[in-house]
Amino acid sequence: MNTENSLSLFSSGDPISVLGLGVSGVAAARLAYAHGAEVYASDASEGPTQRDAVKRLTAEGIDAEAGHHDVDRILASRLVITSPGIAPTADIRRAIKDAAVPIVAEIEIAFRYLKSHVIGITGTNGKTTTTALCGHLLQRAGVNSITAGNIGRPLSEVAMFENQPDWVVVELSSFQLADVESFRPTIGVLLNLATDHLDRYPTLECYHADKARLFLNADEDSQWVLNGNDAEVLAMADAVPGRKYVASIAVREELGAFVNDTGHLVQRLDLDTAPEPWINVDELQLVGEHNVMNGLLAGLAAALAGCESEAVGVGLASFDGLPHRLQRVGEYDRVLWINDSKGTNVSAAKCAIAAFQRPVVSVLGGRHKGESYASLVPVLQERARSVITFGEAAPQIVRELSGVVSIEIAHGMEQVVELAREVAQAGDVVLFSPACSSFDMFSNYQERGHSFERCVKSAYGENSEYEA
Ligand code: UMA
Repeated sequence: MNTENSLSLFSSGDPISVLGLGVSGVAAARLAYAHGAEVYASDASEGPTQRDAVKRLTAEGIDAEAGHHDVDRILASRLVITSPGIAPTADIRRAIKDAAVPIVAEIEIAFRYLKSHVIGITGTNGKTTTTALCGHLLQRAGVNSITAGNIGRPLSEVAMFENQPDWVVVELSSFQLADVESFRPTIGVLLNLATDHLDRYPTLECYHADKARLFLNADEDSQWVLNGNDAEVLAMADAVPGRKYVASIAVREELGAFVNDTGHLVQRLDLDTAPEPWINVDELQLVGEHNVMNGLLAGLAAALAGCESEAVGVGLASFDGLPHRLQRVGEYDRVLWINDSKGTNVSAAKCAIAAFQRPVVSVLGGRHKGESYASLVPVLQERARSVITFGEAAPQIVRELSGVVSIEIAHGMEQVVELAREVAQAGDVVLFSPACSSFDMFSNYQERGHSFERCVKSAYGENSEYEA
């Protein structure tokens, strides 16, 4: 159990404000209240989610309001806890900064009250899959553990448990890391560094600087699991104290996990002993080289948390992935349809296209996030039969990719499927990995993925689990 985090952020009776009434705001408000703070929680919006949150918090004795931030009250607080979705440029954040009121992330307050050890996982792509996989490995090995953070369950909720697990595997977004102070994972995992979220950050460097906060409180006892095939990851961790383990698709004479000459995933936690095998790459149910890397990284973290190598192998072979991440919708007329709606940036779409050995009909579009699509050109030239584009980003995608690959614009999801069906040939994959966010047409990537699945199934006369 972790006993190092107990430095208190506030005293009993202190006024504390919580910004945002999504799941993290609600959990943080409850945690602060449970530890004696006088809590005021507010949300600038007043939709059903926020109204429901106000009702629930008020019933518990917590002062909450939706549709308005009481700025004077917030600025009179001893501390402000912020939700990850509130951008640094939001008016309320600027006012708090100008008034020099301390502001921390929901993850920070959770960490102060957490007794569990933390495996903290960040990176641009593959965070949720790697977090879920690592959680699965621990569970299969019988380790008392849970997953939390960006994957869905706020860490503050875990910090409220009467019986906290021995380990929490926490998915950390850059938004969550931005306002941490004392957060220090027992084991930290950095998956990769690519471009994303340029709609929130002024530059790529600013985005990566928030990722680097994973290492903020590193010391000699820290353990780091790093993608050894990503030069930016290694450069970021270079001067960081602690013991480093690298994951690599080829064997290295270092501590870490590798794919050996016979295609086996192996771990080496001690340079004086022979590498210990997990499983063969062929036994992984996840598709694509990037998922082999995710498997190496998750396996390493689990092994460092105490899982035996045999248990890691069994867990890796039995993990069949998450919804909306290279998820099979079905195979019709020998065309495979894949839902990768979580592919919300260009590098994720690039990995997804590269994951298939067969010709790809690539579906791209949604809300543009500030990133050029030009880096898709080589993989599209190599793998794509055609691109179908849709949503707000369609005109820009056409501008950047026409001449590279045949490209058509679809209006709405039904037409996406109709056009893809027309161009796909037997043996192809239709890959819905849009490289954009979903917010132009949907509330989230899950809703977008369900819509894709529904339209595919309906085009082939099948019922979908997600009927409109
Ligand atoms: N708001 C204000 N004032 C403002 C601006 C916004 O009150 O000036 C309000 C909004 O109306 C909203 C709230 O603040 O109600 C912000 O909530 P939130 O977006 O932080 O949502 P939560 O429900 O707390 O969910 C968050 C994460 N959301 C984001 O980072 C955007 C969830 O990640 C995470 O699962 C959850 O905490 C639990 O830790 C989602 C996500 O999209 C899946 N993450 C991004 C990604 O994966 O790319 C980073």
